[in-house]
Amino acid sequence: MLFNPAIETLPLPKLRKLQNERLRNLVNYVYDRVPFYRQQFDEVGLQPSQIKGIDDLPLLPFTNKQDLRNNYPFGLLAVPRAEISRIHCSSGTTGKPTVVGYTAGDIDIFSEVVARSLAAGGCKPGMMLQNGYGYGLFTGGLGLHYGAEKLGMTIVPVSGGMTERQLMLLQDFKPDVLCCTPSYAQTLAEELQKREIPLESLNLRYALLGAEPWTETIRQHVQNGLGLQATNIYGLSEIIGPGVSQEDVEEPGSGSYVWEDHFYPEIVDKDTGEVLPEGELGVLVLTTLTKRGMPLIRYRTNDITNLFYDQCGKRTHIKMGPIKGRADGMLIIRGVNLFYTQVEEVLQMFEHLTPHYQLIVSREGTMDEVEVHVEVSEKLLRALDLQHISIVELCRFPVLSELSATFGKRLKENTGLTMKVTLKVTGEIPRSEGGKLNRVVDNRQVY
Ligand code: ADP
Ligand code: K
Repeated sequence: MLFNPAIETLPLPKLRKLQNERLRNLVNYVYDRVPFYRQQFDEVGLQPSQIKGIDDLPLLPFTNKQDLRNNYPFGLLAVPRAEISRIHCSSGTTGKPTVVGYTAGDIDIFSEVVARSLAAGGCKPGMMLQNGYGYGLFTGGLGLHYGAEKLGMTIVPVSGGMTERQLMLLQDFKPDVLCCTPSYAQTLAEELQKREIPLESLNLRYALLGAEPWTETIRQHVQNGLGLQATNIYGLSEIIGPGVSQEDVEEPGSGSYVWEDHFYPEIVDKDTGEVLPEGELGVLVLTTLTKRGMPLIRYRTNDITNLFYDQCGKRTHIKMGPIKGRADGMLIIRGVNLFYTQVEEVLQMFEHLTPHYQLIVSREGTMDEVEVHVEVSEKLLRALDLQHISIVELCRFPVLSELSATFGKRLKENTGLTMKVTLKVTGEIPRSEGGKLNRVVDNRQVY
């Protein structure tokens, strides 16, 4: 089903015309209202009038996550704070989150693109949606919620986690649709099997899964385990939240439609920033053509993918492939964004831990696990007269088990994630031998 057929099938020349108009408005709008953009344009000697349409996009400088951080919390707003009707943050970071502000009009756009996404994923008005995305600062919960309302669905706003309750509601309320992260959908599938709950006691037909990368193997697992058809929903808070692109349930595995009347996509070379031709893999860059609260121009998502037109598709909008990886070392753990530098920041607070560390990421069943390997300083080992001890014995010393527990607690406070801490003796963690050192060992093989 198409939620907005007029726009979703708008002939390409008309779509371009609309995008050109919107981009021209946008550059004037931000130049007048956001000092950051005025300065950025002035620095490269760019007049808003030079931008006639999307063909001129390469003239515009990129923006990135650091620009949001530098302008924390409200420096990039293009309207007075009082005109912002909602604030969200990017998941994970509790240190300095990435803040985004929406006007009432932006919330309408958000609902519109999520409604389109839900419809593309198989949803129809009147169907019941169990929303297992987290409610709160994270865009997932409320984003899906408002979109489902716009489409005319019945929403069960259960939020993330609480597996026992999710399973109960799936059986008692019999929702048609499930939204959550793909790894959580796997958990639900496994728990059903463990409890020998027959699929017939459920009524699930569709799932829209996103917020983290996933594969065809996971799709098969979820589809078989929950008895439904699963599609991919992609998005990021900076641009709007989930609903930047969405797979059509009748065109599985052939990419996701980007709602490009609102979010104009480009693929650029990770190093040179040069725009790459259709089909080639590179960094996805997005421009919000219509948002008014905090518009972003040529935002580097750091997600690696490609763009292509699907001739047999039922929409005219361009498609993007699945996310192949990240250009910036960001990890996504159970849907939560984690930069390994956050671990580094915590490490700096501990006198008796060396700056050497390693993150080992694995997937136990359906749950992502992070193990942090850190070294105890030689000074502390000497003070405790433990220089010659083996690692297995380290944790038997109260001072050390306390150190590891406190470190774990700080990590949790700073990243929102529970990680397993393993103490090592000085010198045990691999050092760079000239080349790039892999601080992160990701054994999940998701990308
Ligand atoms: P979200 O609310 O979607 O988690 P965040 O801003 O916290 O938004 O995280 C956005 C990032 O999550 C994206 O840049 C991308 O790396 C990842 N992501 C979101 N959806 C998907 C998806 N369907 N497939 C792969 N990665 C995704
Ligand atoms: K995410």
